[in-house]
Amino acid sequence: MTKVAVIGAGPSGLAVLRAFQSAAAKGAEIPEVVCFEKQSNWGGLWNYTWRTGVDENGEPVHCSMYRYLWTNGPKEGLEFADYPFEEHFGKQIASYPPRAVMFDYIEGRVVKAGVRDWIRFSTVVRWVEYHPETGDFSVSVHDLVKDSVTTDRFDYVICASGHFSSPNVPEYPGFSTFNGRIVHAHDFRDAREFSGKDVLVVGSSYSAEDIGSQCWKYGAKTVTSCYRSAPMGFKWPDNWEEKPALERVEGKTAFFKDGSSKDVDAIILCTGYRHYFPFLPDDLRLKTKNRLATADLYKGVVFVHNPKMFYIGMQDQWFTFNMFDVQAWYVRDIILGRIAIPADKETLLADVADREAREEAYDDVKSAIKYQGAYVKELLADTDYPDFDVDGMCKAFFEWKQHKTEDIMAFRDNSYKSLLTGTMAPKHHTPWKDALDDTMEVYLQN
Ligand code: FAD
Ligand code: NA7
Repeated sequence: MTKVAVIGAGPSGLAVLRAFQSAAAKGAEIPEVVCFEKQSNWGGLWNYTWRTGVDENGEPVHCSMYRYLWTNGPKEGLEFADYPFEEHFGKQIASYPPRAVMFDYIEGRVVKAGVRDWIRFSTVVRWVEYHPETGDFSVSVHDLVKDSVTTDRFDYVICASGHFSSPNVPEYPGFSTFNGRIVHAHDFRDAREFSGKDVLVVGSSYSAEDIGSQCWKYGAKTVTSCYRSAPMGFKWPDNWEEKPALERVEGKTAFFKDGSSKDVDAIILCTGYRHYFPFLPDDLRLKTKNRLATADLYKGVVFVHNPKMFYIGMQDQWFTFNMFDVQAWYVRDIILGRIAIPADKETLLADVADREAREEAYDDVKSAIKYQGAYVKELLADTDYPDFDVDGMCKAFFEWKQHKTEDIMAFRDNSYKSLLTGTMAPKHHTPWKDALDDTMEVYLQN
């Protein structure tokens, strides 16, 4: 029997399981699918832990999410086309759910699909090798509960291990003698730690914006953010100042490129993540920047150097869950023999080059969103994943961008219409900035 290994049970890996299960439910014969997940539960980054550093097994903690995280884009842009929010919660809910609500939603679909026993939890993939003579892979895994390492053969490997977990940590002069706390976004957990403090946030992308906003919401005295390339440029509250690049620190004082300085208690490095696959040899390992057109992936999923190796969710992300889904359905259909991939490597490489060139041809956000929307539509057209209004989602993202420009501390108070069910989300009962208790029970009180 054909065997498929899936690495990771976050939203991308779970999309693969759901894709195969839905084919089986329609009567298809499917291969044996085994998913390896190093954590003791599914959900990937959405499986929150207070832990930082290493976990209970001595493995690097995967979670980069934090206690009071709410989605940073409207949920109407990420809805699973086969499992609307209304189906899960029995009613429509507000548009920017906190992490715990999202976890519940992610879990709901796969509980319904009944795929939990396809997953080997607390089992970390240690090494994968391809054997050209037999045309299959050996996958070595460490069962952390039994403390035993085993190796098994698979015909296909699907890597869905995420790429926002291994932090990119720059060092600036003076860090080793800074009289305060230095932490990367990956290890940031509870904003209350910084209440009453002067906080410096390094970076100008999503983590910088949201972690700075968290600190502000939970009572930081001041927030200073600094950018290397371009400012975020929002209308910040009075106690938030945006400065150019950090140059060095001395004692508690941070010095910036424009000659200005600021005394700070903590430095939070929101400097992004690296694609990191310590379990893959050179000939199988994806080496790419965090971009929309990933290197070396035909159709964004097939590894051009070995087309039996697939990657899901490796792109930088406007679209998330439903994009992982169309990718998973697409890969499933290749494995099921429903979609053929070109036999010559030249054609695979040309596909990648074309995607890169099209991405490089623009430098504005609207085009980036449309580009990824077009990619989602491209894969969607070739599978039986339920059709959904991708252009409508792009429009929702444009509106979301506009709301952020209008008021960065209030954009989460807006509501959107579901593009699956047509129902308008209710306005949340409490403005985001005042909603300090964001447990699921309180959030769902609409
Ligand atoms: P992950 O969620 O990272 O899951 C990968 C899984 O692989 C993990 O469970 C991990 O334990 C497992 N794994 C890794 N290595 C191994 C191994 N060697 N062996 C076995 N298992 C392994 N997206 C949104 O749509 N909305 C948001 O609001 C949002 N906010 C975000 C906030 C933060 C701080 C971050 C970092 C990301 C956010 N994202 C958001 C994007 C996020 O990438 C996706 O939502 C989603 O979690 C990606 O799913 P994934 O399955 O590809 O990766
Ligand atoms: P991103 O989006 O990859 O952004 C990384 C940021 O870090 C970006 O502003 C970079 O600036 C900055 N950066 C990187 N290296 C440095 C150094 N050495 N010095 C200063 N600044 C640096 O990562 P995020 O964590 O914000 O977002 C990742 C995901 O998490 C995303 O999907 C969100 O939804 C949540 P640059 O522009 O390159 O100059």
